[in-house]
Amino acid sequence: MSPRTAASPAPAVRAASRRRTGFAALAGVLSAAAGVLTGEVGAALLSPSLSPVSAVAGAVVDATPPAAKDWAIQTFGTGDKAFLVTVIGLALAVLGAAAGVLELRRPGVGVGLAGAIGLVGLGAVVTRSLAGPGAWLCALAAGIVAMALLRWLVNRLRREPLGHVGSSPGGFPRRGFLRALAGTGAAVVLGGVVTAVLRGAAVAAASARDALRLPTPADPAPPIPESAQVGVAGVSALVTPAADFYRIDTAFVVPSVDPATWQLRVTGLVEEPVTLTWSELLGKPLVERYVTLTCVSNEVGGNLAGNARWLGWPVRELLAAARPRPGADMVLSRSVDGFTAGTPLTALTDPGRDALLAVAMNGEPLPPEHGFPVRLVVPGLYGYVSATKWVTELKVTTFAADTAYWSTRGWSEKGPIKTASRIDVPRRGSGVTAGEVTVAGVAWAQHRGISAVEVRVDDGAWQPARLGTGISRDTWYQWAASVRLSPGRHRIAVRATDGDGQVQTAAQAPPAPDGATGYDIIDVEAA
Ligand SMILES: Nc1nc2c(c(=O)[nH]1)N[C@H]1C(S)=C(S)[C@@H](COP(=O)(O)O)O[C@H]1N2
Ligand SMILES: [Mo]
Repeated sequence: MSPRTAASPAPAVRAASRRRTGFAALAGVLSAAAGVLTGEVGAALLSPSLSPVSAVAGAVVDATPPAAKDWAIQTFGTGDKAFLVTVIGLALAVLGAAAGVLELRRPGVGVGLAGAIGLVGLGAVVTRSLAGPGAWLCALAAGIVAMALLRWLVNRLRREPLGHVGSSPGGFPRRGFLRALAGTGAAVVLGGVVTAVLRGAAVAAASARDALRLPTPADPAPPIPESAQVGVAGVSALVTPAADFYRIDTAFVVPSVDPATWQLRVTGLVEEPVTLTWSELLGKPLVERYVTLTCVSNEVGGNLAGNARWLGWPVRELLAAARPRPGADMVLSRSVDGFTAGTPLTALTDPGRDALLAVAMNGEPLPPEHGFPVRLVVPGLYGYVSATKWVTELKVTTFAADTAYWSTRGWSEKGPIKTASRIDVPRRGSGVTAGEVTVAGVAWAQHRGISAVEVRVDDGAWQPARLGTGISRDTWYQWAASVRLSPGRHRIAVRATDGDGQVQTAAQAPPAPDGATGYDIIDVEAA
């Protein structure tokens, strides 16, 4: 006995309504998938070390109680990551379906749920240590794409009248909606394929990197003497951790280079063109050297400089095998991404200068951002004329015949590093206690070394700082000084003298075209 009343709709209408709910759920799942894939494709290009999904997985792992973690590892072994990603995928599918249905019933609420899920993803990204603007952007884009698609699809669906529609009795949605849904589905499949391919290349390079066992150096870097440290808190570490090392390149997408297919070709003005493979390179007697890299764009007092321990093969050995022809004076090194640097041939062949084809940084394979698998490191020259990352070709040529990437864009064709000194302590604009105040920092003049550092308060006399012994003349040196500050505002300046006895110039110059000069000066308030 179920008499039909006005309040209980006809079975056909109820079936249509159920079907519509199902379609809304499907629209929600597809929107969620499209959002996730947007984030993953973006991350494959912009942020290879951190994608939204990997950020959420990382956050879940961090928040998981140890007992549950142990259980997952015991149950799934090395498949624990795949398990976690599957769980996250299922959760997103369920939430997406819920958002679709909600959006159908109460417009705006489902989109709000999608936004909230997006915010969770963004939150996971910003709390990861690897997060950079690229990763944030991907998470943001993921959320926006999911919300926009959900709104669009469900709006279309809601506009469909229930009941007999078009040629499909029983309330099957109209072609317009179905087409939108199918289009979204196709985009999701395509996005999945693109993600798999891009992440695949990144994963191949990453797993090769993970599996890599670095050869022991034939000629290890000598230990850093205790006397190199000035022992002042806040001064730049003598060796910069890779995670803190400045990164400068033109690569919008961090190149993923699989070492198995990597080759370096020596071409141009040589008697014997040579091709070097990865396994050949690793088989060479490798040397280990500390070298401080500096970017020509570094402003006075700036932080585009870092010191690392590089493991590599001296480029001169490779060039010796290729035998440059007379008349050649430049090596144009080329990266997989098309970047080029023009380095004076003599800087690479000089037996007294360890220009390296580097494969490792601070005891680890090069991070992808710093040129994995192989980059150039040349002591004494700014990065733009020497430090080609992801290097694949050395063309022996002349400055007259070839022009490197930055030299066609307003920067000088030669780039020897200028003597520089920087105040790290006290921080710029900070307050200090009047009386004896410790001032400290770093100074560099790669390949010439530093022989003295002096500081000056206001218009007083230059006074010598205590200079760390340094690691070598190719690296930066720590220095520290003690100055007397009366209460009030003071300016503290620093200058260095290089190993050749040349005092750093006071003349102010901007970075372009060949490196900034002038003294680093800070203002402090003593109280
Ligand atoms: N392939 C490639 N290599 C490159 C660059 C680049 O844009 N592309 N930039 C150079 C510049 S300008 C500098 S200062 C150094 C920076 O190296 P880092 O990012 O490892 O600190 O890399 C050099 N090598
Ligand atoms: Mo640079």
